[in-house]
Amino acid sequence: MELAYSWTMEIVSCSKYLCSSKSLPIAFLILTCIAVSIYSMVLWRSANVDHSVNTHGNLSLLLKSGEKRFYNFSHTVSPVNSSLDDMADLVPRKKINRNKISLEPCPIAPPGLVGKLTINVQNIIKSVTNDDSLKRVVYGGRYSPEDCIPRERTAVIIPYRDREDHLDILTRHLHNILQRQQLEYQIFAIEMALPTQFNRGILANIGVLIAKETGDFSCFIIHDVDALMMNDKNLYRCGSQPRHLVTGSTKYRSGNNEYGLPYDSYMSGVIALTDSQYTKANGFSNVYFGWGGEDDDFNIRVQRANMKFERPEKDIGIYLAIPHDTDSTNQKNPARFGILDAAAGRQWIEGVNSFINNQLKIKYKRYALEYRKYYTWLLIGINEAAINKQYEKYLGEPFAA
Ligand code: BGN
Repeated sequence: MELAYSWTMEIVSCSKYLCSSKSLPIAFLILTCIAVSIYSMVLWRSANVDHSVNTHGNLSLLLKSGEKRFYNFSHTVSPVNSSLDDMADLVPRKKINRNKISLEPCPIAPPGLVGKLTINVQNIIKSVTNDDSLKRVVYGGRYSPEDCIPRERTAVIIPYRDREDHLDILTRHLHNILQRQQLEYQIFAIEMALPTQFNRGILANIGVLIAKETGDFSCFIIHDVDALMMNDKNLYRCGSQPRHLVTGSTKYRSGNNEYGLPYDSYMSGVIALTDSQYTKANGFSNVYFGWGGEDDDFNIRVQRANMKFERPEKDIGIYLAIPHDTDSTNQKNPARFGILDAAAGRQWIEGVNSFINNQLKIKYKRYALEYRKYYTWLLIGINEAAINKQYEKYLGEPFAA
């Protein structure tokens, strides 16, 4: 008690001294020093934290110590408009165990599927204004489900040229369906620059490699630009074997069968392979310029790598083929029969490995990469003469069918 009394007296006499006119400048100096110290402490603290709000509305704090803290705002509309209630989430009033807020894997059978689809191409074109699925697409044609962990991260690779109208229809159609299939996905449209003849195989290989650079995909779908899925139960997922997702197309109507295939070993249109399956087959051959043969060659590669294409059930893998005229820069390749005849001897010489560590490495030009609204677009330049020269020993003897 006595001690407290003497301290109080000390403080009072000290204050009296500081307030006397003689020592006023000293008091002012001391107060300034205190204010400056408090201000620099605040600055130091904020310099040790780097904060940012990303497009998903997640606030992350990167402490200078290297520690990173995330605050999930995913339930708010936008961090800019967030209300005080949203901000309250940052204040640890109640202790929240964030690890418990985890998502479940998406169901094996997605619940929103409808089965057989009636496709009206005109409706797909008009859908731009009223289709919610398109609003959910992120630039570059990407999407990931918000309410469950997707079972597949699918890269859809569409080799094409001069078919913007078909690409537009196909990509809108796919966004609608692939979201119902609860996939995480990205669509890549790989266009071949003129004047080279179209080469579907080389574009597929480059597309797979670029997709692998872009994201962590578990499944690669090589997709014709004119093939519209007609049953949304045809899941764009991979399997333990490479998958041919087409059981019938309106392109190959036969008799009273509305959906047909041109021949039994036809494995084209839409195929799904994992990275390891694609690599095991060494991807597509790069030497088919113009129309025909690269798909039959790929089927040979798959078989020679001890794999076998599987198809979905007959009424599931049905496609509507958008009709079109023959492309002037994709004429039937007259050399394809000889090249196909030499397929086996070429399998390990050239393929997807031609872009990695190969003595006969293929060079290509990436003229453009654009994150368009519904797909990632790449324009690729290929030197046909150089490739034919590189592989001339492996192109087989020219002969007609
Ligand atoms: C085949 C083509 C395929 C094409 C289908 C369907 C060849 C190789 C020489 C036998 N194969 O004849 O590439 O997808 O027709 O149209 O031309």
